[in-house]
Amino acid sequence: MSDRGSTVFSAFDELREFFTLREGERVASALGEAQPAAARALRLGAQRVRAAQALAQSGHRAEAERLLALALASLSSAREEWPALEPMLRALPSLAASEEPALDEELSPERVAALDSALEESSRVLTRAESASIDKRGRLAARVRRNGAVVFVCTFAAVVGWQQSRVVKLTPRASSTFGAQYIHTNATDGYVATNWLLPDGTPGWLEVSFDRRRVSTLEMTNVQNLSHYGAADTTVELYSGARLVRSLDVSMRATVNTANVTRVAIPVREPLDRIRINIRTFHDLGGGLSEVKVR
Ligand SMILES: [Ca+2]
Repeated sequence: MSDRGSTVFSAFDELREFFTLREGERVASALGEAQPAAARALRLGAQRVRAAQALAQSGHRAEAERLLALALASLSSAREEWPALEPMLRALPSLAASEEPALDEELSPERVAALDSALEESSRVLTRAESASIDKRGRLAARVRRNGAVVFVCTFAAVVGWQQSRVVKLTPRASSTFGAQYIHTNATDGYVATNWLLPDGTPGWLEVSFDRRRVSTLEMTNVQNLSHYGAADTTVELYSGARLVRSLDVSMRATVNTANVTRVAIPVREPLDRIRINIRTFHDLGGGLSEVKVR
């Protein structure tokens, strides 16, 4: 239990350091004039660890082990020379590599597992120590870059979430349908690949009911992937209870097997609870819709 707690804290700690670079700043400050030399030692260690990872991944595990042992030895020397690095490097693993050259096939499974584990841990520690190996200006740039990316992602997610939350839950009805495969509920199922179709050559309507509210937009996606079908001239009727509040004539483009959305701004401020889309004319054989959304 305590191990799990420690791991969670460690992951949180790393995440915090990634964005704030606070520990790196403190270590760099403690290093003082030695910071450039210590930074070089850190970068050199990171370079060797990455090279050792590349060797291991391509099957050259014996050479990877030798290089990782060299990297860890030089980092150990750096810790002794600059004690300020200790907080960042104390989690570096140890690796008991043999002095004698070895063939890849001579490495035991236990030794390979120890190598993989040491590579992973070394990489993790050095990633965290990276913030101490860059100068003040570089840290500021990294902070702006990393936090800016998060702000962008969060803003994007918030906008998408807000858009989704504005979609009103609809209950559909229709004057008629072509058949079970093209039933009216296909127009509100959230998939543009499914269509509601009227019988061939027949005008008709689709109506969506919802909890009484003010709405701003009606989105109608025309029939998809059926080139001989699609709504053309429509009359959109806005209702509050039994009362027709406003009707709007809306023409829809022919479908060409691509998403074909017609957005209608709702020009009334009062709450509505029902919208009926009358399909008066259609493209080629018959009318229909693939999706209706109300926001
Ligand atoms: Ca659909």
